[in-house]
Amino acid sequence: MWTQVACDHSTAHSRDRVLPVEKAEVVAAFPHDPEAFSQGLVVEGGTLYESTGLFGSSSLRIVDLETGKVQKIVRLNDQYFGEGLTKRGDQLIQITWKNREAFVFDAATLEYKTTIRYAGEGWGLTRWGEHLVMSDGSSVLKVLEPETFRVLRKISVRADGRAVSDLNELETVGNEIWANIWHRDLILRIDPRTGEGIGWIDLSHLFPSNRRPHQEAVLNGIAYDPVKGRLFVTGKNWPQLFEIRVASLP
Ligand code: DDQ
Ligand code: CA
Repeated sequence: MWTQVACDHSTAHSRDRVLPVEKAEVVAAFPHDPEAFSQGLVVEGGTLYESTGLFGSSSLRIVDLETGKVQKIVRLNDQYFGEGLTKRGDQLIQITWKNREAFVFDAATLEYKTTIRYAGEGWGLTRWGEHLVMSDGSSVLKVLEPETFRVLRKISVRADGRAVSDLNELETVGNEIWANIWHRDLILRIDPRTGEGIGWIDLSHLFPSNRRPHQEAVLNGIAYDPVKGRLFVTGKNWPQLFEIRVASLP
């Protein structure tokens, strides 16, 4: 399942071993709005919550999983670029790329509730117990207090002996945080207590880059349903959303 490459044992730390790479198995493919520049994905039962980006067409949506039909949508004002999304109780929290504002919505009605300001860029977002974890395109994840976005802790993410930057969309899967990497067809499984990578998941066969509508139509969006044990991924302007299976699911 994994290949060991030559490594200089005089400098490599023992935990800097080459991580295993597992190829995801496609269980099903569902329609996905090709206009959706996907930036955040959450699933609960048969319902998807999706954040989309780009200036002028950012949105928050409730989507029927099976049909891909948009059941409710709110559009962000043109100056906002939607990014990561997470659900916390009956609320959805959506971050923005460089606007430094997170928006809180009622998850059932998509009614706007409030704005939370934060520093730096916003890329991915996931709920981790009582806290949130946010990525900003670097190799460092921030653990946040959900009501204020106060930074409680930073997690430096490493894999195969080096820092992994461009951490993008995030998902909590059991005791791990999974991140897809910008412009790569890979998910990194991260141990959030240490920041160490646990393994890679290869998704390059789902929607090969030569079929994509443009260069920025990259893999982005991981959603895990712990109740049903189902895992979904999609990408920016991808026409399909995939249910996948990997051996490493909890
Ligand atoms: N980020 O989501 C990785 C944070 C930023 C992506 C910005 C991509 C802009 C590309 C616009 C052209 C796509 C049609
Ligand atoms: Ca997600």
